[in-house]
Amino acid sequence: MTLLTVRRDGEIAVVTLDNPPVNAISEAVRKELFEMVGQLDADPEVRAAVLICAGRTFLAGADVREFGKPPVEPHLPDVVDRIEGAEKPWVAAIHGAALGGGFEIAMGCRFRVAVESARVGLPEVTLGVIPGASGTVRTPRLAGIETAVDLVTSGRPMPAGKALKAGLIDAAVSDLESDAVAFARAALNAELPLPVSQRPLAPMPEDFWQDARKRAATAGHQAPLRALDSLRFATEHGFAEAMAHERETFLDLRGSDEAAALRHIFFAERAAPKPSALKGIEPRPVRTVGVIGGGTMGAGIAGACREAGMEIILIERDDEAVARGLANVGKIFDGAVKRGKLSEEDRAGRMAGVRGSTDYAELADADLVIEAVFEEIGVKRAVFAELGRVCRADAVLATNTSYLDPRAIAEGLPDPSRFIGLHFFSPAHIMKLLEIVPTPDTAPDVLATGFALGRALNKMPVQAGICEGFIGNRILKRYRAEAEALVTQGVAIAEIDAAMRGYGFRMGPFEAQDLGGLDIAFLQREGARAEGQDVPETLGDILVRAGRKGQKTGGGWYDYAEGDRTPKPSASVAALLADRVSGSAALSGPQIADRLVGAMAAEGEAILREGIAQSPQDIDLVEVHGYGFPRWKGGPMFAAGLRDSAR
Ligand code: T1G
Repeated sequence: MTLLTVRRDGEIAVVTLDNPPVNAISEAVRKELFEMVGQLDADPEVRAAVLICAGRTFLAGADVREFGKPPVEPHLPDVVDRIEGAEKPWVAAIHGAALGGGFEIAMGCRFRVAVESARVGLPEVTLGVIPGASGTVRTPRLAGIETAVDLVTSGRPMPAGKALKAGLIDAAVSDLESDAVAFARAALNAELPLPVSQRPLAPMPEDFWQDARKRAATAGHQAPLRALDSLRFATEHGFAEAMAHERETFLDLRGSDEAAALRHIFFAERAAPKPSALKGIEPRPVRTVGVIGGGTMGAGIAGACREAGMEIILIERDDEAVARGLANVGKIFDGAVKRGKLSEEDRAGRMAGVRGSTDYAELADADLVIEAVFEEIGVKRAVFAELGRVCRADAVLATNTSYLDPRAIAEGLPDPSRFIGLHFFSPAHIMKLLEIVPTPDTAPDVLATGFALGRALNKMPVQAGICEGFIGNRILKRYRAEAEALVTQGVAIAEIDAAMRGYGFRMGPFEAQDLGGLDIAFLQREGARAEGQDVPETLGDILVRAGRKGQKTGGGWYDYAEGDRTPKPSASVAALLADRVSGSAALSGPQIADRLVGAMAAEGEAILREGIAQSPQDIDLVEVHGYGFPRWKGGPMFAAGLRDSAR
């Protein structure tokens, strides 16, 4: 099958690549492109070429699926050099996204034109590698070292308008193919610019690299720092030497655990929103969403749905609470205005689509209603009794419970097949994770509606079965229990937190609890004990009973000085827990991390055995998108798999 087709427009050859879904640069694409250069160079009637792609995007980079295999010729750097060295100039015509190897190929072309909506970028570091086909060598020659450092070490794509100003593209066009052909034709009548590889590049002062290193280090994993080294090398060595250095670094990282972990997450993130089990099941349309409860969670859910273009009806118990709820939603959009993400006008438009009321009858025509009220079964049941009375028979009814059994909440609801759990994470307009919790009665198209909502809100939807804490909070409970077990074996609280920060978490388990409050989990345990469940006393319980609920009480696992959030090891905590601590286990940071990640994976195994999660990938996505697990470790299941295979 030929992936490249050529159409002649006078002396211009229009080369179209069609390799769905995203024109990834596979071995076949490299081969055909390499040969095409020779073919067009040999054609006396052709004076220039335009490279354009069919489908929704320009070349989206090297085919990541080939990363696990040995590289095959022609290698991508050779294809880029081949295009750059062609006798006839090539113009890259960009739409969608020119990413990674796709942008490197574009830099091999003499010119780059793009439609306004296009983006260009070098996201390789997000896959744990660095550009491997001149991204760290040609980009600084094309647009300067500052732009190159930003593009390569952040991995963030740049919109066409900004790329034009930065010199990454030569023109923004409207009618891509015909404008690109016109651009190529015009270029033939002018002096051609130097090929990018021959453009000058000067060394930079030490402090430039120091600053850049500080910024790149915040990513927490090695690829951005290795990319920076390669960029610096390119400013201090010739082109060929720099290309060899870049390639060596790329191949080294390609085989790394971090790259394997980031690929694992890359493909898991693409599979999760469209579960194969729901293939062909049409979700119900959702245009109007009712949200019950205008507190932090309710307002966040309303904000997220409104941001996705849905009309919102926010229900609260009285007018004062309605006003507070609307104000909470308003604050979300105020934040976006402050961050320059939204204009005042857009903000007004957002709020125009959010209506507040105390009257459930307003929900008579809602497509979906999400309940986000106090976590108490009686309160929730009363809400659904009302919803069962006022909502359309085909409306989807959802609970945002994080700990109660959705089956118990749905009890007595007429037609429970339209009921589902949609567990958002706080703040709901920011956190990506969405646990979708069907009951045995939930209809397949209602489940499909949950996933469709997840995609519409740009969330990471993951299906979870019913158990205490579903997937995420269940593993969190195990993680904390294991951390407490280490404390009882004499490992210092601060050492455990330092170990998990060293592993890649932004916070360790104890400092995170102090921030969120120890009393949340304490009240849950007390609730279970009140129901007669045998819930052992935890170290956290001892602290809460002593009035230590975390930062909000000036002390939890750590002490905090007035107005200062810096955790300080606490003698009071040591005294309170003294009789629960025996021994003085001496564990290194990596050993502590291994122990805690191992416990998370063990709980994950149990979750899989019980069918609470559909796959280990789903568990890893829950941890990465909901609990701060470092992406470049791949999640507890991936990390444990790696560990076991290394043993
Ligand atoms: N390789 C292989 N498959 C890819 C792919 C890639 N680069 N990009 C996407 N896919 C698949 C994806 O798995 C999914 O498959 C389908 O395409 C649609 O993707 C030498 C080394 C381009 C912005 O990092 O950011 O070049 O699930 O759902 O939302 O220097 O895909 O349907 O079976 O994401 O429209 C650098 C990665 C590679 C870009 C489109 N490139 N891709 O987003 O679709 S490294 C990237 C994306 C490199 C060189 C180096 C996005 C997109 P399936 P999708 P989308």
